[in-house]
Amino acid sequence: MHEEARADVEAAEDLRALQEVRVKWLGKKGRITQELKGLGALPSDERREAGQRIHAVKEAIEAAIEARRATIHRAELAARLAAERVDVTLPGRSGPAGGLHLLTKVTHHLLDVFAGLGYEVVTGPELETDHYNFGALNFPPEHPARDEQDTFWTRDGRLLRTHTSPMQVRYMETHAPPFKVVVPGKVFRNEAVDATHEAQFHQLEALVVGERITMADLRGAIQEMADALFGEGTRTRLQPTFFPFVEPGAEFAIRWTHPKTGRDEWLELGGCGMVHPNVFAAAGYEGVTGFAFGFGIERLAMVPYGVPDIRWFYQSDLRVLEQFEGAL
Ligand code: FA5
Repeated sequence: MHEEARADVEAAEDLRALQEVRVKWLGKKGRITQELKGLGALPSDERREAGQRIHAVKEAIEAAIEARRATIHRAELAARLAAERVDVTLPGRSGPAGGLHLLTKVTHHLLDVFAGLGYEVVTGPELETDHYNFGALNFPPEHPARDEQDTFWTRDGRLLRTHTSPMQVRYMETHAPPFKVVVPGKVFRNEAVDATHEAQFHQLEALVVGERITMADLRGAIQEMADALFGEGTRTRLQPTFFPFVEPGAEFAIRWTHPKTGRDEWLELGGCGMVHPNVFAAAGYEGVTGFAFGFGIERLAMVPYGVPDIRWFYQSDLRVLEQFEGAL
């Protein structure tokens, strides 16, 4: 191949320069084209050989240009890729992570504790009948105990349940003893809302039925719960009180140490007692005994976690909620 042509091709840095080289050598007025045109002037015996030589040079130049074009193209592509490079290993910008609400965490923790004690977890409807919420639980129609649990009624005579106790009779109607169940859930009352009373809150109910279940078993169950929640040897206390659906009935409290003041205090949790014979009768049970207890989950969460106002649980204020991200 023509040495000068080779040097021209090699010197071309981009596709434009390469095109100029093509025009210079192979274009209409190019050097090779001129040489081909000049063939006619040669004596016929030289023409053939010279023609073959010029064509060979032409093909060599074309091949060199093609090779150079591919090289330039690859280099340009590599430069473009380098310029447009995206580092996919850079960490992305993340939004704030969500988390479980303190009440959800406390509920999960409680259910873990009771599952560990052999209780089955069951749930019931929030929209209840008067029968399950009151009647079957031995609240006579005009009894003043109903006033303590005033609630919201639908036009067809149903109500938003005031406690988780309606599940007692519902469960007994469809299951045979012996059994141990816990019922977590939302309950509603027509309350004058203040720092310790909400119109909607949560309870956890426990019901244990079998042969010869006694008050000592109830005492033991509350003690086991207290040990699991607040540590082995936590003190518990029962004080007599009245609920229509238990006899005898009591309020129960757990002794715990306030993390800020370091002082021991009684934490009043809820109600408990031996299941009333009229409740067993409403469920069609005979010859068994049992105990039940129920308490407010907000109440349990408020004091140990230092939430001074029950309304804070429901305001969705991140400044409050974020404080409990590490809890439990
Ligand atoms: C009852 O609801 C009974 N069903 C408990 C029970 C179950 C007794 C089984 C015997 C056997 P009481 O109305 O006291 O009882 O409510 C229980 C707990 O719910 C209270 O101790 C308190 O922790 C919580 N509680 C009651 N009213 C509210 C309210 N307005 N806001 C927040 N928590 C409340």
